[in-house]
Amino acid sequence: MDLESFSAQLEELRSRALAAVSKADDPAELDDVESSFLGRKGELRELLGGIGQLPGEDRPKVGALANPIREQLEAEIAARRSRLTEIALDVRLARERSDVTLPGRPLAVGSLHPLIETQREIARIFSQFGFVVYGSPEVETDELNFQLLNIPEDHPARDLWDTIYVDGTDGRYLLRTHTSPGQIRLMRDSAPPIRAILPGRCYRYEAVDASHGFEFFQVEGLMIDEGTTMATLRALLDEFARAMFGPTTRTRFRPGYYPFTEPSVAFDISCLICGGIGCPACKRTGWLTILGAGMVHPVVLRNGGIDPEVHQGFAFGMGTDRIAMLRHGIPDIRAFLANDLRFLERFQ
Ligand code: 2NL
Repeated sequence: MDLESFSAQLEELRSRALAAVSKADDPAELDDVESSFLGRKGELRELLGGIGQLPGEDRPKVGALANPIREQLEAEIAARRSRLTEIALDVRLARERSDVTLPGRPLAVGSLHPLIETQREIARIFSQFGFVVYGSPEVETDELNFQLLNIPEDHPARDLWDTIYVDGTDGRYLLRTHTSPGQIRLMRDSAPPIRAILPGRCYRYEAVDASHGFEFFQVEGLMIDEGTTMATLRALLDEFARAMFGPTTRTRFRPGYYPFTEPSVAFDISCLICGGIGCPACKRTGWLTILGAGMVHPVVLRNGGIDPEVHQGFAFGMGTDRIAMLRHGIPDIRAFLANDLRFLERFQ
């Protein structure tokens, strides 16, 4: 072995290494190339290990031959490594390119359910007259739902409400048939003057049809003070009707019956469809009944802890479903809870 052939072998190694470096097209492959040529067990080390076979005076010259090759390879590897990083970034940028000038994707925005929207509108109107909103349970006792409202057990008045009872409670617990038990709770929890409305879900054992659900919504109202009369009630309901159905709405009281009010009335508005002339919507009467009301029965006041000799007041109750049907011209109460998006999206 002489210096010339040693040099030739170094040159051969250089050209193979350079070819391998430029062929490497991912960082792991480049690492392999680096360690196979320049590593501790790499080809360059191995070649230099044969230095002993050279004549003594040639040995110092080996470094001058090998070092520039090592330096060149190290530089080429570093350059290739940064190029590979650049390429990887370019690929990623191309793949993840987004066109910021594209129009945005529309967000699916929900809206209030028509029953809740109606409930809120009723609450908004009554809040203008100082009424607060009071909430109470949907599962009630027979006592609060009936007995304390002047509807004794086994009394024929019970027939007005077909009731859903809670299994295994021996008739003690039921699903409230109206929000009225909340009014007893409110009277017992507070003291006159009282002005509150009670919105919420109620349940009855109904034969379901276009105007009856077994599950429906009600808003009841209660006002108790000194000297609160039917005139106060009439004025309040007139204002409510005009705010809810328009300023030209006419109203009337008709005699009615509820066990918890005395006297009791039905409250009608002039027909929204025909304006009072008479049409199929109002059964040719010109009037639509929108709620029932009356002066709270003295027995019910006493059950609520209120002395009827000092305080009097009225209560009223309306079917939220019916009000919403009138406002929006919805012909079938079953539409509200059918969860049909084609129906619900009309109220966006
Ligand atoms: C209707 C009629 C009404 C009441 C509800 C009531 C509650 C208490 C005392 C007195 Cl605690 N009255 N509520 C009074 C009259 C009528 O509802 O047809 N609602 C859909």
